[in-house]
Order: sequence, then structure tokens, then C-alpha cells
Amino acid sequence: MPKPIYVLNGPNLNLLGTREPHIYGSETLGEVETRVRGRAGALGHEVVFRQTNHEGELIDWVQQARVSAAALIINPAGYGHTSVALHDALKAVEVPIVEVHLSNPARREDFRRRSFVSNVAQGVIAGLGAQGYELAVEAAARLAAEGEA
Ligand code: CA2
Repeated sequence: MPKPIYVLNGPNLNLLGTREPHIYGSETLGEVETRVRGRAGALGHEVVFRQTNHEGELIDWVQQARVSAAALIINPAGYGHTSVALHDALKAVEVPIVEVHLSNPARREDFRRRSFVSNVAQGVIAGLGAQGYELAVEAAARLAAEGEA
């Protein structure tokens, strides 16, 4: 049985579709999950899709992905700008990591320019809204397949 692609979402992303649609789009996280499952299914991958508002829980799931995932897609949300602990957990992951952001942090406030995730990810997709998650699935599936070769 092939391992699933893990898609982990950080704090406040459960609020997607309820506020700030001009920044994050109008789709809910449930709708993003449907997109992800559709794209991954077409590529022959199962998906584990989760969201948490708790740093420790996010780190537990990253550690789980280390052993159980074919690849890891993560939108760390605010923790991407603050968490050394998340950086350390991701550094221990040997499967491909793709960081995704709905908005483009580089175009926003200065405090969003620092990332503790980008330098431990294979690639970063930002500013393309919910479509970015589908592009991340495509990239993760390719990187996972290359790793198996
Ligand atoms: O653009 C992204 O995906 C972010 O990761 C979203 C984070 C933000 O801190 C990052 O800089 C960029 C914020 C997630 C909060 O999402 C909300 C969505 C709707 C309403 C309120 C918050």
C-alpha cells in the first residue's frame, strides 16, 4: 500500500472563507480539502488532511509524517514565521516537503518575510490561493516518485 501525502494546516486556517477573502480567498478549508483529494486521487495518492491551532499537535503530526507519509505539504500559517520547534521537526523529515501559502507573504507585512520553514522545504508555493494546494500536490507526487526511483 503506497504511503499517503500528508497535508498539514496551521493555526486559524479553520477560519478560511469566513473573513479576509481579499487576502485568503472565499473557499473554506473543507473546499480546499476537496480540491486536494481530487488532485491527489487523480495521481493515485491517498491524503491525510489536517488542521490544528496548537503548535505541539502540529509538531506531533510532522513527526508522524516522517514515518508514515510519501511527502508532506504544509501551510504552517503563523507558526511559519515564529516556530524554531516546527523548523527542527521538519528538519528531521526525510520525505519531500512542500510549503504552501494562500497569500504571498513577501508582499505583506515585514514580520511575514521571516520563514522557519522555507529553508527546510524542497519548494514553496505562495500567492496563488487555493490552487496553490493543487500545485503542491502535483509537486509532492512528483518528488515522492523521484525519491522512489
Ligand atoms: O497565506 C497563507 O496561507 C498564510 O500562511 C496564512 C496565515 C498567515 O499568518 C501567513 O502569513 C500566510 C494566516 C492564516 C489565518 O487564516 C485566516 C483565514 C480567514 C480568516 C482569518 C484568518
